[in-house]
Amino acid sequence: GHDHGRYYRHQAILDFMTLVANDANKSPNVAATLETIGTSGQGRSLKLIKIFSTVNTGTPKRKIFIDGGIHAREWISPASVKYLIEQFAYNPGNIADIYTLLARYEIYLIPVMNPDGYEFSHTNTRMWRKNRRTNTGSTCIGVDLNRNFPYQWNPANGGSTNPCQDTYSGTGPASEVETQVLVNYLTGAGFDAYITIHSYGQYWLYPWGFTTALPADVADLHAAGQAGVDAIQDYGRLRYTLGSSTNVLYAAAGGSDDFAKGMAGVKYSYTLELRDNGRYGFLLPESEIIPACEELRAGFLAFANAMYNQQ
Ligand code: 0X9
Ligand code: ZN
Repeated sequence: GHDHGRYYRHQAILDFMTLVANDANKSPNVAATLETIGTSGQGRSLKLIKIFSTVNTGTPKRKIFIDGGIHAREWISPASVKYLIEQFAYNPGNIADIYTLLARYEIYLIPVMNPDGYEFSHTNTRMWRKNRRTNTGSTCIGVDLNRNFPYQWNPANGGSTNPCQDTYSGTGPASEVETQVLVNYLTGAGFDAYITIHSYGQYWLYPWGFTTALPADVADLHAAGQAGVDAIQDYGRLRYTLGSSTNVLYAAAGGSDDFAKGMAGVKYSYTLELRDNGRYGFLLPESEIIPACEELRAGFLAFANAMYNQQ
């Protein structure tokens, strides 16, 4: 079987998604569909799974989008999105909140948004962050996808115009194919929530990342996020810091969270920075994968419940 306590290569993650979709469609109450929403610069599939209940509740389902692996070296991110896929599709622990979640929401998950960088971090440079595009006029490789989104794109604001930097923003807004794929998928799709999983630092962040100013509906985002961080603390005593990206972390324009809220019209947009607090940083040991995933599950389910009750 599949061991969630290990880190997997990209192809193995895609294979797991296929397996889950087949299993879900044999089970009575849940279904899943697979979709390749695009292709990375080096030709890898950007594969999405939609998990939804087949029980007719009489009301149209709302929609939540979750992605991982925008940054190559943050291996806990694809691992945790993969874990959520398993939990939602099989609900192995018979968790009541998962049935409730699926009665209300269709969940769209893509574990690896930057597969070229992810693979490179396995095969060559463990601390790789960006994608693997070649930059014209430079020998340095890659663009930071989380500086490349087209809402308030600005390399001078927490990014870089230098292709040799880890936070290189690219030649222009959405210059990267992986960015374009996400932009096209989210635009006009009517998602209620967008959650992008990163590491590390244990933060639950909401927009904006380009300014210290706050969105007009910040009280709603903060309250729903508070339910998430409280549930994480209740689950395993870990503390997450909740706040706007610029105010509790740093300013960085061109993030996917700001795009989701500012341009794609997604009200509840968050970046989650998972474990740890810096002891291992990006090199989170495999022994911490399942604890990190379980507390994410607890936090996410509490958040989704709080968000639903606000609407
Ligand atoms: O800097 C980032 O892209 C994120 N932190 S990470 O260590 N995973 O690289 C934080 C992004 C927060 N959101 C925005 N600045 N929009
Ligand atoms: Zn990141």
